[in-house]
Amino acid sequence: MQNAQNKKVLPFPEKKLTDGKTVTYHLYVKDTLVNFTGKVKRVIAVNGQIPMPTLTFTEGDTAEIIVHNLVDEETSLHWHGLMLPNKEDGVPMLTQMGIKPHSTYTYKFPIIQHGTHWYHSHSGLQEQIGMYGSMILKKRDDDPTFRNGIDDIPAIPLILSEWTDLNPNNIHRMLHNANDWFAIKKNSTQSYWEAIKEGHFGTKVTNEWKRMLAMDVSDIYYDKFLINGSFEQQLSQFKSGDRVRFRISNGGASSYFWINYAGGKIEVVANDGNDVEPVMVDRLIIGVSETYDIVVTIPEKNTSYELLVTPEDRTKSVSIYVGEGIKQLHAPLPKLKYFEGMKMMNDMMKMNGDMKDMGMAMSLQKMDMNAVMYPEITGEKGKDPQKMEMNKYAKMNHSSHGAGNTDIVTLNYNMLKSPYDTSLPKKDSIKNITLTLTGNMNRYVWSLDNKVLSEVDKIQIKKGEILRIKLINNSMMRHPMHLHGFDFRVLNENGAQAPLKNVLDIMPMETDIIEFAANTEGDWFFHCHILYHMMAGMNRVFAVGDYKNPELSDKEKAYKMLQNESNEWHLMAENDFATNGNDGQSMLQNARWSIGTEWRLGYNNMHGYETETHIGRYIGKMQWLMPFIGFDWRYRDSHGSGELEKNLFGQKNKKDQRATLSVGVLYTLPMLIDFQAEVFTDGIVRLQLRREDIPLTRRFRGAFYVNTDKEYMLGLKYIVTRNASLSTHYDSDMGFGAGITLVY
Ligand SMILES: [Cu+2]
Repeated sequence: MQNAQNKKVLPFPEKKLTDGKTVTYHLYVKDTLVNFTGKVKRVIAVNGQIPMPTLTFTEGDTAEIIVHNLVDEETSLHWHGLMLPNKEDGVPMLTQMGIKPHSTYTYKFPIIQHGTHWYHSHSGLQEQIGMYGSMILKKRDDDPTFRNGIDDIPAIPLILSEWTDLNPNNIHRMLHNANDWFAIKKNSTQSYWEAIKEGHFGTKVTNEWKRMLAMDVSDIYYDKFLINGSFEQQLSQFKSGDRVRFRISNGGASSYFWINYAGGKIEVVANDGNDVEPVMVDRLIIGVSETYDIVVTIPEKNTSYELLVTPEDRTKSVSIYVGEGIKQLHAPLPKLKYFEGMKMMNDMMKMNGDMKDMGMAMSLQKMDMNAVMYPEITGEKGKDPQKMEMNKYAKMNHSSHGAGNTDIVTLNYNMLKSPYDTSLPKKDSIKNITLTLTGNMNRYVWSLDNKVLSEVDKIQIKKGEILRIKLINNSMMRHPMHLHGFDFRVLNENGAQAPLKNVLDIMPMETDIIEFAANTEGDWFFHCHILYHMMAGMNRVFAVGDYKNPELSDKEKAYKMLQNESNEWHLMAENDFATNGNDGQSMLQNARWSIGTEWRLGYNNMHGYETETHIGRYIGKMQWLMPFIGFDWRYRDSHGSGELEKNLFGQKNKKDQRATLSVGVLYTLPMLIDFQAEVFTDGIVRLQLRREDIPLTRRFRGAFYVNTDKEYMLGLKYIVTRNASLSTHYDSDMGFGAGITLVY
């Protein structure tokens, strides 16, 4: 990490921010109905619109934003990327209490920076249903950092987002229950049949041997993607030769977006509200909650050029046409090669669920999973830094799988360079922290150092201390980590000119280092900005100094509430209404605990009735092990014959009438088979192997169990809708049955 250049790097010029004015906005937060897909759905709109109105200020102004909460739930607004007093930061239970229903709340703070930012609700899942908007902080005309040709050309704010007809609470619940409906909708199930067809049977087996579920680049299926709340827009006010600046914010709850332009190169001029030295690229990806300022030109007359915005999973896209006349399209991004990605993931993951630690060899977005999964990119060798890294990686692993070469220049964090010296003052006291990004897909638990927020205290920082954080992504997904209240330096090859950011997208296996001076007192949130990861507990609080927040009468109690919010209980239930009986289960789970009941209810006393209840706690990062205590109850009238049944160990099993307690463990074996060992208070021991939801085809799932009570079951189901499947099974107790399985 040394400065590659010898030329003198300029310090940030002094700013004069006197005689600014107070700029006031009134925001009316109100329940509204929309129809994006043919179905009428509830959203929360502000001043009658989605996204929320663009707020514009000039550096040196004082912002006064009056929020009128007209909905029946609490709300809040967070000013993303802004440096402000802690009590104005808008995080309920951390910097203020939620704004009560039908009340008014005023945020007031000085604007001491410029750049493209955005704002959103920080309450529950409100951000997913409309509460996001652009926030543009303009430079003063006399700003010494003013750039001609960049800061004086027309600038259009674009806020990118996604739309789902599902209630986000339902999405959250489905993610925690490993419901694969989204994969079916996206055609990314990665089933055995699809693996065989693509010659990747071995890849699939290895993947399941390593206990991985099919992995996608994103978790959720969305019905629509939006730019400024619409599907398509034409900017016909621009003519050939014009340069247009787009101030792009990713206001999506969980989607990364690719930006491509049909009219040539894209000039990147700022990131997360901070100027960078202009860099020409062919494409860039915008992480969740990042902002980028780009400049494009219109090459020809009577032509409008597509600015193509494609979510990382490439299920759909949304466009803006720049200019007037015949539409010049950009080629749509081809579909992902999921099994190539799976093969890559197999190589990256160790048998214990850890990602291979590559140290600093993998950092700054140089190793992009997408690059492996792109079928379209082939060309001159070694032009794209990402691809070069990929090749390096492939060599290290003595394998190569389609990491082709390319001429296409993709932006990465090494290409971001501040125009000024961003180095921090030399200090004796630098606090070094390492945080490992952890989590598992199977239970959708996301954490730092394998702890969710409810398991940790705030991280205490002295005011003025320099905090240097090493982030290691040991999870299978990329995470856009966002820091409130500060810009941090991302240490890259630009030395003193390391870029300033407030979101760091970090890919699996990467290690990155960020640093900042903790000069503002208060409790500052640091979290993954994928909304559902944040709600699952992937966050921390940096407590800088000993801040007395006038908005919080009891900080400890408020923090407890925040901790509880990121460790919610989720309910799932399913029942198979079959010809030979009812089979079902329901589970209530949080990050660590599970309370589950299963039942098998025959239609007569001969078939009998049986329930098993387990209360257990998941152990370890991958949560493959769950010790539990249980309660079993069964009743069957088999005219006495059941009393004679023996299990594999020769133990007599009172099968007809039994009510016992038990202790046991559940352990996920390779191939995702659940091994369960249980000892009952009547001395009976039972071992069982079970797997449900074996992905045979896109919609067919297989299931089986077998145990030492000589019971077994084979099942097959066909998933019809999000909530319903057709199912059939053969069960040693109840025989053959067919029916409908309903899932909640
Ligand atoms: Cu995340």
